Amino acid sequence: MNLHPKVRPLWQRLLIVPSLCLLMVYKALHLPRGILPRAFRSIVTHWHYSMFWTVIKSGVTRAYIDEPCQFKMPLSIKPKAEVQPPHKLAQEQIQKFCEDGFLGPFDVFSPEEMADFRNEMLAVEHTKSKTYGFCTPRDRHFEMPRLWNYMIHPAITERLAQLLGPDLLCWRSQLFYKPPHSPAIQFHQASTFMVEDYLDPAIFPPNMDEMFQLTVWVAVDDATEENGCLQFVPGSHERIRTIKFGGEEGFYNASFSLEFDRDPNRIVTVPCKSGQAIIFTERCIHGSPPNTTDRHRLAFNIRAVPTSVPVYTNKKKYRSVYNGGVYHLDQWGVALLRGEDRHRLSRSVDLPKQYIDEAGQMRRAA
Ligand SMILES: O=C(O)CCC(=O)C(=O)O
Ligand SMILES: [Fe+2]
Repeated sequence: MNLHPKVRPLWQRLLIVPSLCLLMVYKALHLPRGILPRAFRSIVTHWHYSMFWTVIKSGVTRAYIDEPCQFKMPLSIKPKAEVQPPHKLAQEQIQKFCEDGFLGPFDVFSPEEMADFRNEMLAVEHTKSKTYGFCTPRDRHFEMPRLWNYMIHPAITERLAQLLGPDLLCWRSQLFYKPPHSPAIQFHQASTFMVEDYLDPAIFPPNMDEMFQLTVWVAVDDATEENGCLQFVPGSHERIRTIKFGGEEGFYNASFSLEFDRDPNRIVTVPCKSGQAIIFTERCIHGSPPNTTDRHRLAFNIRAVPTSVPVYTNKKKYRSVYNGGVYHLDQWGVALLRGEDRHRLSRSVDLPKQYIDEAGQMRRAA
């Protein structure tokens, strides 16, 4: 079943509605899943009743953007790991992060470091990924030592550790080339990244009420409102919303609009200087306005989970409806950003635990 979120002709909707009704009943009756084709098996296993119901009730015009869940504010706001200054977060910063769903920008890299990296990014923009065999901005840290070097910088990992825990894995990264005069990245949010194919989650948090995944977004170029810096809706990480298919707006190669209160007073624009970073939960509604300038807006991100969260488990490939098609996972693995992986719940790839600091010295990561 192709679950690309788009406006469908009536005949398709007339087929999808009864099929989903049957699958929902199948789930409710706990009938054997092993005999179902893979896509149906995944839907019966992973879709919540609210997901079925939203698509069915709307006649295939609306859906949850991702696996529904709620964020419960932790009772005590304490750092989840002890770290050394200068990367220690104040209690108020952790409190604000939990309330808003994002934190930053803070300084990480010098504009000179980013100028060199910019050239490296532009050099690989149209090249095939060695991991996936086609041109994709995802997971280039497996083949770009400098990118990995930046990802394990303590200004990033030490802050992440206080918000997410001491033992951290990177399960995905992405380079962002926002070309001159390109459209907005539509407001979106994600929980377990079921949003990729609407069939299986990518990550399997033991407790969905907690902060179980964080994104660090690093500006390679100065990011301004004109060239499309990030925007957030503070506090919107408390729950996952629905999308309406179609409309003016685009999200990569899909077209939908997230259903939330678009009051401009609730949207916070966060410009970043080259080398600055923002940490956020992907559950917080965010996006970036169009790039109206004549230059690229380059950035990269890191997606991190605690080692207690399994990623992809035994999956061999996944299909991204937004970005690039089918990703074979035989060369993919989680990579240790910080601490130790005592759980070993996901396939892993060994990458260096050293990074090179601004003075060119080799240092051991935390
Ligand atoms: O770079 C952008 O404009 C969007 C980034 C984003 O959505 C993300 O890092 O999750
Ligand atoms: Fe995002």
